[in-house]
Amino acid sequence: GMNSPGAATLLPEDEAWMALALAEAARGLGRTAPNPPVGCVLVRRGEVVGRGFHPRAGEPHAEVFALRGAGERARGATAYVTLEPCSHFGRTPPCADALLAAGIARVVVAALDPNPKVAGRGVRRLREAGVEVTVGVREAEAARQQAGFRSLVTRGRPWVVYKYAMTLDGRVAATGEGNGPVTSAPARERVMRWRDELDALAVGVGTVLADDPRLTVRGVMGGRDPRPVIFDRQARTPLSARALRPGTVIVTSPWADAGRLADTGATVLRAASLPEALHALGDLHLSSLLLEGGPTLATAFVEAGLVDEVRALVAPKLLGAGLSPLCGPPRGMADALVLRDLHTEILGPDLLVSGLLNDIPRL
Ligand code: AOF
Ligand code: ZN
Repeated sequence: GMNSPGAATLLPEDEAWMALALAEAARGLGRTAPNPPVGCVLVRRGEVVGRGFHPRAGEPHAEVFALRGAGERARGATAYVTLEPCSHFGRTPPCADALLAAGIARVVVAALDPNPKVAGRGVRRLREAGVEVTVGVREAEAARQQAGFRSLVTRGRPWVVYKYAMTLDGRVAATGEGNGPVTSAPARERVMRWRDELDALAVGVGTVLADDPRLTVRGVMGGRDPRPVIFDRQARTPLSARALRPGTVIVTSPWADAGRLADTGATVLRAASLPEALHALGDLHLSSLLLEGGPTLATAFVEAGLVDEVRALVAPKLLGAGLSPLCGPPRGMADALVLRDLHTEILGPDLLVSGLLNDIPRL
């Protein structure tokens, strides 16, 4: 009940302050791996007295920046944190201790930390010290924002998002003369934001050979390029490929002759299977992977159960013929893969439909 020790007291304003903490956390998206993006807002008597986010691994955690900003005003305040405050000595000392030392009276947490070094101990430490702790405010949003970290820390591999843009009749590319973009500017801007927010951007070598994409971010203020990953079993990537630069990852089979690619500064990963490849990408601290095609590679991922999330952009156009986003083996309607936790949005003339195929790892 509400009066039992550690009961989750929920105040009407909690959701709104947590939304602000999630917005803070978002500023670190794509920059924090292998750490999570985390945001923290300190509120005293209805007023924000401190805010912070985790900018990158090795730097202080969100709570520390928020406490620094608040100074003495942190005493008696409520801390809204998107992830359970840590309890361990890592690259930085425990945030639970920092919150206690600053005299924080109440802590509201969106989601528990699945890192085995924390895993509920941060919350327990705070409660044992007499701080009131509420867990689970905007939990689903937080888990989605932290999906990369959650995947990396529990599965050792990145969270995989298959993104595609198709016409209303399900074509991702024309087979006739001329092949411009499927969607309009607002949808394409959203894709650029995703590229900025995810750690890696993957395509198959077929796409490299056909389109020679740059795999960069354009038009995002303060944007940074994701790590390009080319799935190229037989090491066919041309040395002139625009996506080939120092840092680019090329995933080949263990038997491919990839010596040619080594001089480009690219990282060649040899993997015998897709799961093995994903674990190797996890070892490179890539926590999230935006898979942008083509259909052959995406189908291999889907059939192996390795697509965790789908983001489909649908343009109100008909082509009548062309490539599909997937080219898998035939399936009965009863065996269709059904997206969960659906999110839909209108972007200019286009429609965004996104949802999950796999569960986000929770504690
Ligand atoms: C928090 N607040 O802002 C973050 C947390 O190596 P360290 O010291 O940076 O610790 C990394 C771990 O701390 C990371 O795996 C995750 O469990 C937690 N991240 N915790 O209280 C933060 N970024
Ligand atoms: Zn911490």
